[in-house]
Amino acid sequence: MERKLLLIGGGGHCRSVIDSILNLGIYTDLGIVDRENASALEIPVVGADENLPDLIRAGWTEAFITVGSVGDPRLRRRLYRMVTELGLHVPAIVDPTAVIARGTTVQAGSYVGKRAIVNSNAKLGVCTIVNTGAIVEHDCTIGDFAHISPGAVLCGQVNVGEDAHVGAGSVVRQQLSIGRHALIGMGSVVTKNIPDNVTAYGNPCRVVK
Ligand code: JB3
Repeated sequence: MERKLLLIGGGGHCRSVIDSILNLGIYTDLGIVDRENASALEIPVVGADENLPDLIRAGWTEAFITVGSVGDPRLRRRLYRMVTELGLHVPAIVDPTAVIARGTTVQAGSYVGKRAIVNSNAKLGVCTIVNTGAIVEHDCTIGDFAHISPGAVLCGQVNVGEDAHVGAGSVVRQQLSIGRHALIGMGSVVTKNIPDNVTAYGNPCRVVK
């Protein structure tokens, strides 16, 4: 069966996602949507955002947001709203090397990268990123548009608020909360709850602004 997927944004994050999608082998056609000539891994640019209505008329039915985010998910949010309002179906993409345990939920637009682990009963919201090698332990909840960066570890029952960013290699102790829009710098060791809208980093992780 023909399945055609548009990739919205053709930069570094897109290259990671393309590799996962090619390994999954479920799409017959891939096309990048970008204002730049950002073809990647031999996937062509088929148009810019303003060409989406024409692309839909030409038979493209699904889209995935492949712009990443490091602390500011506003572009991902805007692009996700744009494609859903146009009626495109947004799948979740889980790399075939990732481990997704029983009882988890992975909502539309989320990406789970290579060798990432999402353990029992964890919940990933809309358009989250669980990047390469990250571990989301049992009963964690990841809010919409939050990003768990490569190699970060969330111990059990951690709640991550929407739009939050947990930097690469950080570790978050079990049963803690990371607030909405919070930015946790890479390599942090989080031992206390982190409020909304703050930047925090270090070992132990402290709020810096
Ligand atoms: O840390 C890791 C492992 N990955 C990072 C990822 C999460 O975020 C990566 O290292 C980057 O820091 C970042 O990746 P991203 O978002 O792909 O950034 P960049 O490589 O700069 O590419 C962004 C692409 O999005 C560029 O090709 C832009 O032209 C395109 N773009 C920007 N605005 C847009 C728009 N594309 C569309 N369709 N619409 C836009 O409004």
